[in-house]
Amino acid sequence: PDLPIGAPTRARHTALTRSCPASAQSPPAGASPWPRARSRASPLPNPATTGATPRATSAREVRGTGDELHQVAGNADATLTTNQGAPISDNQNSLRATPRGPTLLEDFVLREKITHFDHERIPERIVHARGSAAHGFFELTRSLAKFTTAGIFNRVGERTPVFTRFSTVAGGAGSVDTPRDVRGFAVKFYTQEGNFDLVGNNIPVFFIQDAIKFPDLVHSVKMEPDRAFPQAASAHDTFWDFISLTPESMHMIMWAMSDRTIPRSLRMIEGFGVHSFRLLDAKGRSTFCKFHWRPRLGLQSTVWDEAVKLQGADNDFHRRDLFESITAGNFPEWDLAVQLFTQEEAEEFPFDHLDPTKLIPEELVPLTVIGRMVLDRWPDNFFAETEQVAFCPANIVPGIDFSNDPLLQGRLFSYLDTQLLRLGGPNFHQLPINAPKCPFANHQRDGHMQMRVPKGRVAYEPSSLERTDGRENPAAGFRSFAEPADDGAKGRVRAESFADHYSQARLFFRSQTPVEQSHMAFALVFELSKVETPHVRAAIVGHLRHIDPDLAQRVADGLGMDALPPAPKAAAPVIDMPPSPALQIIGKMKKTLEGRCVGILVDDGSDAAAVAALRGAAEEAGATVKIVAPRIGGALLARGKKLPADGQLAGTPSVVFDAVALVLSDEAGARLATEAAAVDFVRDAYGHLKAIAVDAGARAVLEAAGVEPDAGVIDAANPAKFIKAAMTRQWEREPAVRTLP
Ligand code: HDD
Repeated sequence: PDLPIGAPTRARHTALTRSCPASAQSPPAGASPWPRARSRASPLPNPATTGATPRATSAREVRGTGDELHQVAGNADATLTTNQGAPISDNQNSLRATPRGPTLLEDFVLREKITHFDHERIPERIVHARGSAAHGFFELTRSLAKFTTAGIFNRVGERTPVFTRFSTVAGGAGSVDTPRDVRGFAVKFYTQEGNFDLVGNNIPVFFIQDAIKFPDLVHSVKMEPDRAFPQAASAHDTFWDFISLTPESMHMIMWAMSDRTIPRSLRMIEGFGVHSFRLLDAKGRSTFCKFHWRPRLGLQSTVWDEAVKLQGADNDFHRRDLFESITAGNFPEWDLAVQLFTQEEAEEFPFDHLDPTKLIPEELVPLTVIGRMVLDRWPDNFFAETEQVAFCPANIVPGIDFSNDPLLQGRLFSYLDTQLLRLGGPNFHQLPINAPKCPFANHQRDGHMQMRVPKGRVAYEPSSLERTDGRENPAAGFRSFAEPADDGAKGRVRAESFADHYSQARLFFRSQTPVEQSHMAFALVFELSKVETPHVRAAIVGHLRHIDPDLAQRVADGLGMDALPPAPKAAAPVIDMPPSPALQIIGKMKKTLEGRCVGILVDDGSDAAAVAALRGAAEEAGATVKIVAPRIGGALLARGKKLPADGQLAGTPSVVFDAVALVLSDEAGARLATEAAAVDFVRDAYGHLKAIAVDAGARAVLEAAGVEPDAGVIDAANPAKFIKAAMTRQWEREPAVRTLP
């Protein structure tokens, strides 16, 4: 009620605080309106806990010695306390001088809570800020004992715990999941001999050959510093300017412009350790090794228009997909394969394997599968695990060693350095997600956030006083490969063997199917069309001429250029290598619905039997099925019951599915034919080359969407045919829906 100014103070107080449960304990009639001492002396009940009998001791019981501090699983009975352990009586109201007076500085409960909140964010990663991760295990299926002493690659059948984080590179932590971008693929193996981090990407090569160029590369792709856009996108002037002046990036650019950078799911990407590593046997002999992760679900990507629309439909598309599949028990799985080769073999390659812009074609050095990784547990807490996990390529174990790849050598410094800033000090390895799961001991002491309480007077080694934390172990300790030093002179140089920037770019382009090649040309035209500076566009097309003249011409035409710009001088002759079909995506797609998702659009009056048949067939084929309806409450089916919906039509467009079916009554079909969300549902599924099943009622929506039925548009009465079509994309439809350069 409106209160006149100057109305009795007590009435005003009661009215203004009426909705606040704790204050609603209005003083009894006749008592002082300001029962200050009383309200503070006896804790006011929290509406959420009233009725529960707090076990005041339970919070205290879990405190005490070191490690239990990490055990903070929910304890509904515990009394709320401050971080110092003082029980809290009131978590709804701060301490005030009078009920309507100022808040007191004395309120340590308030100050501690707000201070902690103010410090909740830590600096996000400068690259790979946005990521999603999961726990799992690596199981060795084939021993590498002949090549390495590393325990994880020796004991067949052993399961090593892992924590794997996938990421985009350019965007901030709050950016979207589906930009065109490289995906990070970082695996921390908690081995019995220490943590081994394989910090890779979903692309086997990199943009630059030397780590000293990394800050420039990253500054060029990040949002432009004066205007702070574009976020999470390479389609802008500074990136392409840098690239145009960095010919060594051309091979990686071919990968970046392929559909590899717009994956359908993190469960369907490959991973690569990129660099050559060394495996060392007991005698210290070395074999070079490249690591590859192969998804059991096969590779799969989206098409560009779909990736763009996914950004609107679901910013968290990949994170949600990983979460949903793991929590549903559909654990994603990858094979770990290695390419092994000797120094002598490496010398015969027509490229330098120490150059991280080069891959070793599988046709040259075949892959051997040695194990599998299964991700079977979503983290309990995003911040504590996914955000605080700190990967570092220098985390390596006995039996594995680095190569002289100059990019790797620089990375060995960068990661520890960045973690010191990001995680606030030198003890981040003690965080549960980063700590080794094997014993660890040394004499490093003190520092910010020291969690351990070492005992004794000796914090050094050697010592004759008392034996404390560990001694070196020449027999089992880490050893570096005794590589003979090469007799060149010291200097800031690039090896001549790194000079060929175009041959493998050509190899990659020419190994693709025509569909994939046209997607690459399309991506180049799209990205360069966002570049405002004509000379940058021209410079890129100039480089493309060395890679493939036809590609250069198609991109030039797509950009509306009158003539082909000149090609820059190549530092080394461009050679033709035999195509490597293993580099395709389409060739590596699996004809399966496993791990995929089918959406069925229904409305009141949809035929229950038809819905059940489609659902049954899709689930039988391994897909997840989601029901979409105009209302989330569901639809009342004809000859059936009310079917609850998993998604409301407006918020569940077809981009989130791999294939769709529409089962509609004639009335619903006619109604939805005038509903933009339903028409877009069909039009997008068609444009994104997906299989579509429709019954008679749904044909009205099909017509409204202007969809020409083709081999991928199937009668809903034939679920088996629909499932077969849904196992792949309808590539032959593409020329009907978009003009590709
Ligand atoms: Fe890096 C993070 C992968 C080159 C410096 N990098 C980071 C992550 C991945 C990669 C997957 C995220 C790890 C996570 O999930 O926390 N980086 C690569 C690959 C590269 C590469 C495959 C080339 C083969 N990186 C590279 C270079 C440098 C860095 C050349 C610097 C000289 N990378 C970093 C970093 C990051 C990082 C700044 C940011 C956050 C972090 O390390 O923890 O140190």
